[in-house]
Amino acid sequence: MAAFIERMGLLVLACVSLFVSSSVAVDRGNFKTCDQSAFCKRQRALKAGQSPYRALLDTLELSDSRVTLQLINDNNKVRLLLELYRLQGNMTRVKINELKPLKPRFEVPDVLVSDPPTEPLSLVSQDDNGVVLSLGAARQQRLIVSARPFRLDIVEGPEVLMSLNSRGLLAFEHLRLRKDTQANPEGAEAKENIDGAEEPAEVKDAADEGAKDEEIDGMWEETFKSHTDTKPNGPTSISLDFSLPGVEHVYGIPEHADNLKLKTTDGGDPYRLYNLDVFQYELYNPMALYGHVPVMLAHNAVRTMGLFWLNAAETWVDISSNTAGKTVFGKMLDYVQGASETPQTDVRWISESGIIDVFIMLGPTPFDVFSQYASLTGTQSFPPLSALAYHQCRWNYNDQEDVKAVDKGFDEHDIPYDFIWLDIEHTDGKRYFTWDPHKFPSPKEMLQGIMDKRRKMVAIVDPHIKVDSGYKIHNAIREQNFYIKNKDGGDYEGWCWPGSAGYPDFTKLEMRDWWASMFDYEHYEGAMENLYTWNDMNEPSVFNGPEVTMHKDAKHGDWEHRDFHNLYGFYVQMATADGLVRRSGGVERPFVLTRAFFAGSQRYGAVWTGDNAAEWDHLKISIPMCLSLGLVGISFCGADVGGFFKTPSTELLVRWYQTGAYQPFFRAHAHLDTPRREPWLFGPENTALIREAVRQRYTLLPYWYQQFYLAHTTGQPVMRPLWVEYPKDTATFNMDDQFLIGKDLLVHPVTEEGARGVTAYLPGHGEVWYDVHTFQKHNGAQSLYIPVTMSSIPVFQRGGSIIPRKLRVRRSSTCMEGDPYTLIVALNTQRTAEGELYMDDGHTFNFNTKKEFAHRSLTFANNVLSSRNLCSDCHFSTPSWIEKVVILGSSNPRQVSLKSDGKETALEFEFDPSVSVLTVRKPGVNAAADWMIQLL
Ligand code: NBV
Repeated sequence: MAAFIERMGLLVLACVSLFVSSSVAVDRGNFKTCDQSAFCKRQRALKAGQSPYRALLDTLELSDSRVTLQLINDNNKVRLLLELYRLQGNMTRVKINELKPLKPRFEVPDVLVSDPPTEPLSLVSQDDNGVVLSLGAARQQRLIVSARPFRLDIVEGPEVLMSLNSRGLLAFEHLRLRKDTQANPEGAEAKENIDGAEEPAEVKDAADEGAKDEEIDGMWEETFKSHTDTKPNGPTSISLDFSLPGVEHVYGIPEHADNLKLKTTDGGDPYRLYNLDVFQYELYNPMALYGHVPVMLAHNAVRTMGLFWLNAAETWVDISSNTAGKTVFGKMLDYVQGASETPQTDVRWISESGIIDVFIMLGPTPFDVFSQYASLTGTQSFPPLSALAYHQCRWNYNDQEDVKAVDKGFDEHDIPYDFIWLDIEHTDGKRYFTWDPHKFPSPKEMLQGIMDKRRKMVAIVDPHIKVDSGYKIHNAIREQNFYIKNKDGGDYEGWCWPGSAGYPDFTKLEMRDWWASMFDYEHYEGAMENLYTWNDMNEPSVFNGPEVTMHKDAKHGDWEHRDFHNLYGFYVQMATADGLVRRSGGVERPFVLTRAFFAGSQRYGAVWTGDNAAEWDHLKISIPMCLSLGLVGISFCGADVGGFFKTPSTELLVRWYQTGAYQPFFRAHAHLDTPRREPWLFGPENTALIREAVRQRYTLLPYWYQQFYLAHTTGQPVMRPLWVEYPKDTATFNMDDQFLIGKDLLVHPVTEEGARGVTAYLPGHGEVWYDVHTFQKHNGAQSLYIPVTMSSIPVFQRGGSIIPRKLRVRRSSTCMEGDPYTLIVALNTQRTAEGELYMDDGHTFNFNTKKEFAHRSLTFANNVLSSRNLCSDCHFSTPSWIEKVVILGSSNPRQVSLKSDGKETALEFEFDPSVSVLTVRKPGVNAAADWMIQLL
């Protein structure tokens, strides 16, 4: 049997390989369209403007922080319970559930960091038409509940910010008994359509023929390809529409391989949010990918808002706009012609099960929305500094010798790297937590060799567990009854890399605890403290399952997989990260990469955009894909550098390194069947170009680290679209071929084949930007044509900023720990600048638990650059000192002096009048000390 399974595994691999050599294209037939997803089809068939829901105003109950009100569906008399909360920080929560469900409906656990703190709500007025509630006097915000049809408007002063159910698309499929069951012999409800209205004649006829109506609607059973989803609970879907007056730009709801600005979905499929292993995904479409975050941002020049739809079931989002297709050269046609219809975007969320639980984040600035969302789901975990450096991966490094040779190759070619990765072939027959005894006979020796170079390794641990009575992980899971169950109560088994596999039920706390304990050194044989983890295939991927994933009627205790689906990967990463923390006694920060994710996944590590391809368009799409993730809290994002499938041209590979060097998670990766691509295999010229790109990353690590500290403490994205920093500049609203890192670095990577130049937009009236390589100064608020060669990476530093760098690049980031800093001070037109410098040990939680860090504020004003402490109770000593200060846009001083420790010393300096750059040499002060440098 085992041999048979092995053979099948090889067969799968062979099929995969065949695919790889042919052209890259998703097999769309494997994945559902909305029309093929019964609940989506039913919901989408509803017409706007016919809401059967009415608010029963006499049921209104108001406590200090909560308003409840019943809604009735006038067609079927089913009542819903509406709960309204005002949350601290300018948010409103709207929950809608059945008033008396036959049994509890699923509410998503573990995603919110706590019960969101509320603020008082008060009643302003009430009459037969509705209720007006005050959301606090400060902003003059009100919540208007209209009774017939039910509708909610959130209003600030005279302005409607958002309306719910204004198109009447609230639809709630109440739990019901199947008509052919004893308990409901009349079968009255089976003839209803989604909102309880009479079925159209054709459907009724079908119903009369027997139980066929149920097949037509897919309410109690649904078949896709060869898979039948038995639906013991029948139809359970929910939907609600939101109107956004004045909004033309919406963003978010990753992960889709599409532009940053979301498109309207009229006439096509809605954006789908259902975690799936999509083999060879296509670009520029709304198909679901590996992970999803049900958060959307709405933006215009005066306000940014967010919607967080807390539901982990299969979800579809429709977007329509009254201005879609009416623009000419970016301008509204109506405006051009003088007619003025207020632009409006309408969105509609549809989920298969659960309840409506939506958080409305009212901004008003983009950064307010980031902190509002962070207060709900937490912030980006603070990674070890080395995880921000360069990662070398491929499926697979063959054996220990190979690992050694690659490691040596980096030294020989003077290219730094921090992590080398091992894919599934390192295991003993795809049994995770084990090592292939022939290829990796002495993992500790290998890890020690890497550690001696102050480098690290990542090994993959997937959540499909080989069904094999000789495999102790499987036995332990089975014994503890930790596997997900199939609909009949047995352990769910699916086909994946190891052959037949079980899937641990990560939704159970005890299971996650046990999983975490498997990372202890006594359990994970061969592991050492420089071994970190990669969770792949955690959508979960099931080769022989419907849409390559788990059957929705599989069971997690009393709940169906249907309810939990989009949360599975989130839990896998959570438990794995916990394991890495626990093995170090709670001291070390973990690093875990995941492919599947959900809202809140930012708390557990990094994500990547899965199996992309070595094509120019895939390089381009890496920008909007990571930008979208950053907007919804997941900053630590990257795409496989070089492209996973296919073989990049040398030009594409170099350009990808140059782009990846400026994206948060920087890892080269390649498919098993592609030729080797270590950076030195493309001739000395290209090796030099790649070396330079990687070295640029290393010089900027202090800035990256500081941005991640900021993301961790505030929820701000690290990689940002321009509109976030320039929210009034409409020219930035559609941009996704360039981006900011923090607020001070603008990157416009070269993503076109054979490019001779790029046109970058430098934002900000009255601002200036400096080319980081030539120090040339450019004015803001202009599009700038930049000629490029193969060595160009167009990057600009904002005038008014100070960026710390470490210019002595070594083997790995850890080797650069105590190295000195160079400060790049870029002056604005007022001749001022500011920045920060954050330092800690780079890998433990001591920055948090013991306040062992230094956080310096750097300012330049009145010809004085000074460093001052930003935190009152932190302490950290570092051997690092300031070795150079480069002032861009400077004048030529007569003298430069340093004041530190009560002493004043004259400093050497050099002025380059051609670019107005002043270089101050060897201030020599400790990086954590107070000091001032004065230009006289
Ligand atoms: O584990 C093998 C690969 C991995 O290299 C890749 O990064 C993942 O996204 N994995 C998918 C499974 C096979 C893909 C064809």
